[in-house]
Parts: sequence; structure tokens; C-alpha cells
Amino acid sequence: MSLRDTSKFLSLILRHNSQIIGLTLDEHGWADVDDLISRMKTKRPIDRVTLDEIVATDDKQRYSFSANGKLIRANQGHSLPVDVELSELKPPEILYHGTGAKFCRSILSMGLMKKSRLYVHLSSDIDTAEKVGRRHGSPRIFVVDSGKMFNDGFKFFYSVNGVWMTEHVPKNYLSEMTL
Ligand code: HQG
Repeated sequence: MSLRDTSKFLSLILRHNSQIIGLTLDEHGWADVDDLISRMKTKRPIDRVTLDEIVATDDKQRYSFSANGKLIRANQGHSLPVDVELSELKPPEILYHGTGAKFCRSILSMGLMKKSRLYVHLSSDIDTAEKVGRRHGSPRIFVVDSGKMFNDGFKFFYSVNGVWMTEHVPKNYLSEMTL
């Protein structure tokens, strides 16, 4: 089992389905590290040293330990209804959203929807948006007029690993970039 596979499994548990290993997250998305390790034994065995390595080297810094190291949570990306204490902030004037070409027509008619996650995910740079878009096939990038949205009263959140989020982007704040 590669570290990457284990990390993907960790992401599934900590963001979407902790119950597949019978793990309970608290209201802020934290799991007890010892409990997690012991429950992962039958599915994807992991020890504390490997878990520390995954958290430290993760390319998107997806996970955090609590200050005392006894708890772990995903920093963002959840579909499980937990409050990971995101910072509510004024966003940059422009943010980007990467998606697949197959979704463009629907996005242009309904705006950006959060679908299964708690928020629509946005990035402050085009490269990241393009990578996110590639996960869904031929990539497309939307420019989000986040400055105007903020002035119009929409809330924006920022995670400790640098992802911007909002609940919905109506279509009038979107324009498609030519790649
Ligand atoms: C699309 C990954 C049709 C949306 C990434 C996206 C990110 C619509 C897909 C993070 C739509 C949902 C989140 C509409 C939105 N009609 N399609 N009206 N509105 N969509 O995976 O943003 O590696 O839930 O464009 O890097 O792709 O997991 O969201 O294509 O940061 O850490 O519906 O997940 O990070 O897909 O990705 P997702 P996402 P991790």
C-alpha cells in the first residue's frame, strides 16, 4: 500500500465517511489519532510515524494535528457536516474555479454549486484551478468576481491550507477563461 493510497483513504475517512471504519468525528471534524490508527488496522494498517509523514508531506497540506498531537482532521473538502473553524475573510478581487468541460453548460446556467461538499472550492491562482479541473476531464477555468460578490454580501472562507470557499457562485459573477 503506497503512502498516496493510504492518504486517499485517510481523506475519505476524515472528509466523507468516517463510519466505514466506525470512527466518530467531533463537531469540529477531529478524530482521535489512537482510535483512528487502531480502526484502520483491518483496512489500511498505518502506524503513527507513517501518519506523521503523510500529514507533513501532503502536497496540499490536507490534514492537521491538534496542538497536543492527539487529534487529527482534514483542513477542508468535507462532505460530512462538521465545522472546521474556517476563517471568514475578505477574498481577493478575483478567484478561480477549475472544472471539466462537461460541466460548463450547467455551470453557466445554474452558477457554481457545492454538490456533495459543504462549499464551492476556489483558488487564488490559475495553475491550481487547472489541476483541479483536470480531475474532471478536459479542464476549463471560470473567473469568479469575488470582490463584487463580497461587496454584495456573500461570505468567503479560507482554510489553513490556502483554499477559498463559498456556498454558491451565481452565474452573473462568473466568466469562462479561454485556455
Ligand atoms: C462541478 C480537490 C454542474 C464543479 C480539489 C466540480 C479541490 C457543477 C464538480 C477540491 C456545477 C464537483 C474540490 C453545476 C459545480 N453544474 N457541475 N452547476 N457547479 N459543478 O470534487 O471543486 O485533492 O466536489 O465544477 O483539488 O472539483 O480532494 O469539487 O467540477 O480543492 O484535496 O461539480 O477537491 O482537492 O467536484 O474539488 P468536487 P472540486 P483534494
